[in-house]
Amino acid sequence: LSDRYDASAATQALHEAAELIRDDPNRSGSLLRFGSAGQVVMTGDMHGNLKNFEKLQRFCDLRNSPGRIVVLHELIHQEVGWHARPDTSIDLLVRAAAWKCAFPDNVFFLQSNHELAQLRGQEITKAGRSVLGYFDQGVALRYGAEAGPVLAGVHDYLAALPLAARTDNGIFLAHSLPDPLSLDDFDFSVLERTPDDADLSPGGAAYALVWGRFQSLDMIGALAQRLNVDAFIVGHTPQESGYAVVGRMIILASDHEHGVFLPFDLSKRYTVPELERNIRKFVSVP
Ligand SMILES: [Mn+2]
Repeated sequence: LSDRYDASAATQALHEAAELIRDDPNRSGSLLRFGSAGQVVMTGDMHGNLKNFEKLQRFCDLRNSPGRIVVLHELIHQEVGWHARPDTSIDLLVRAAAWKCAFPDNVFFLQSNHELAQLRGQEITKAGRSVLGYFDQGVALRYGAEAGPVLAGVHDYLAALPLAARTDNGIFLAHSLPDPLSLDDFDFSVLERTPDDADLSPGGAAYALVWGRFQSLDMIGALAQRLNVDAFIVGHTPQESGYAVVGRMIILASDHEHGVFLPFDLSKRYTVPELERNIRKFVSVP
């Protein structure tokens, strides 16, 4: 057990991943840019799902696929259910950080509302329970007296996350998109800089991007035009059957047994129906 949950290895992986994320050559401000070669594997929310993560690692086979890029977001805060089993989503975060350290040019992360909430101490309650507290308890369960340095590593990692990614073939990747009411005031320049306190707080652009809900067809169309993209791939809104398509926006969920992911090539342009046909179910991965 002590080998498996080695606090100093976890702490080191989280800080090293944070440094790689901050100094990413693909990054400009809080936006990642991917060129015109290789393949992107976009995921939806993972919320601690190690089984799907391991399938994703097998599918991506990064050791033998140097041209493949995988984009992950919302890794923490797993559903604890009515029986209040511990939230051990720290395990997924540590393993994803280690994956980044092993393949810095292939593994990428985006900011999400749960990760932002954990970073900023903005409470989220589900069924009357504090998800931030449950996460901290899971870290204490795994690392005991050494939970403090691990949580400091988590904080460093969460603070480093970029907000979105854009590919040369016109696809925009983010955890969510602003809701229709906040789009008029949305400060697009947040993508060009490191978000500050105001950006990350309620009312700020980074906050609006990761928390947005109920996007309308009109708003998605207007945003696509504004950003000059053909399609958005996001997570955030739960999808029991794995995914949904709303105009130019595809919503993926990767956190349950009907979860999916979406591989696409960077070298060609896609319509939304073509992207939809590329969606793969985790159950199809051995
Ligand atoms: Mn979310």
